[in-house]
Amino acid sequence: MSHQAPPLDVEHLRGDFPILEREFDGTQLVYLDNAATTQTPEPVVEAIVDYYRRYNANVHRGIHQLSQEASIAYEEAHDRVAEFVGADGREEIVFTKNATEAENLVAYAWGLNELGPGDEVVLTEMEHHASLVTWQQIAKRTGADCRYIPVTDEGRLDMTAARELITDATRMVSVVHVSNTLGTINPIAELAEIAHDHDAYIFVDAAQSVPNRPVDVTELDADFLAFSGHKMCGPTGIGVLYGRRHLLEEMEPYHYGGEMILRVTFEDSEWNELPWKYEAGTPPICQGIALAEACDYLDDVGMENVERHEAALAEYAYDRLTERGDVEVYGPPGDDRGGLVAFNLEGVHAHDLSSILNDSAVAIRAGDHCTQPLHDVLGVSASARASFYLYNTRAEVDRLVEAVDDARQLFA
Ligand code: 7TS
Repeated sequence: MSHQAPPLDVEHLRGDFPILEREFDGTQLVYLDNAATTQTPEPVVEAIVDYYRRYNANVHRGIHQLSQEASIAYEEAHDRVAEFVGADGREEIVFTKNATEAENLVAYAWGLNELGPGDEVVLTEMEHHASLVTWQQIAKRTGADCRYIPVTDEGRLDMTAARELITDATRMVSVVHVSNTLGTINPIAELAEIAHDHDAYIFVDAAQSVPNRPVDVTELDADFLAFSGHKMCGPTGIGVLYGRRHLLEEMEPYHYGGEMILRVTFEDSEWNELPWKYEAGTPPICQGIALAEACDYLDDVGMENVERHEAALAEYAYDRLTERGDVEVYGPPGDDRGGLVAFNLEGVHAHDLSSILNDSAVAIRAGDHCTQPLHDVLGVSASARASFYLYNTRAEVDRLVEAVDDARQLFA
């Protein structure tokens, strides 16, 4: 008997996303820019509206009823997100503005205080600018060095090089879980083991994995992990930093101000308990509550189902695009990647391609996808990228391929 769950009922799910019904000049939208931002299902929209209609108030500041309701919902949202990624309670979950801010939080709060000359931060050639630029600049300010694990021709991490690069000088290994350009799924638990063998910490950029597959911080053995709400059916304006409790307890705050203190005198201040110590000022209240609703939505669909659905679409897209002969798809083979394909059509700039696809109501992203150094390694300045989510269909991949064929005709 097979334990394989039935395929997603995509047609049913699409009903939760009215935006997908939009038409441009009579042609229905095909939204394939999900690695940038996913669409928002009705239950999440309703959670937002419900918050503003019924209990909008600042948190932790008033003993009036609305403030209490908002505070409880906001705090419980941390519990819900902790559960979603297997963290050990709300103390390990800090709400930030986005994944980028979560990266900066650790780089400033930990890196700026801990790094110095002789220390090394090991990254990969496929890092998003969110981690690459952040660690690069903190390294400059502290006198530490950044080293980069190379990417093989097949678009995977060179693990032999990784073992050589991660040494006792390494203090932090910062790795993207799933590459937003190559689709590569990196061996995080293996890298965590190497890092920990050298008493280094591992920071996992999970912006392209938490939304798309089951992620458990304990299984990965991550010390820190970051992701964004707007890539997982949630709103913009909220990201998450997971950190091991003892590390978050030991670290200095990132931002100072209200909310993050227990007691203040003219001379000194005492920090609030976790996670509020890292949430200075009025936090993203509505966004946090809506993100918890997005976790509910995704768990109802089932993260294993999301993962399998996306993988099937990515493989189909990979096969259909590569069979063209003049389309180069970057990254590992079609049956071993996250739900996205970045590619170039010979002789057509990615921006032109994207613009022609837009004429067919097919929304993709073109550019460097915030991975300029990786594009240098690939030897191209830009690529086109189609990225899938739980509501996309094979028919939409067909629309993508047809639009690419149209572009070829136009430029022939
Ligand atoms: N890390 C990865 C791997 C990402 O793909 C992104 C966003 C980020 C970090 C930053 O997330 P943010 O929410 O803080 O902006 N990536 C993309 C993308 O591929 N296209 O648009 C945004």
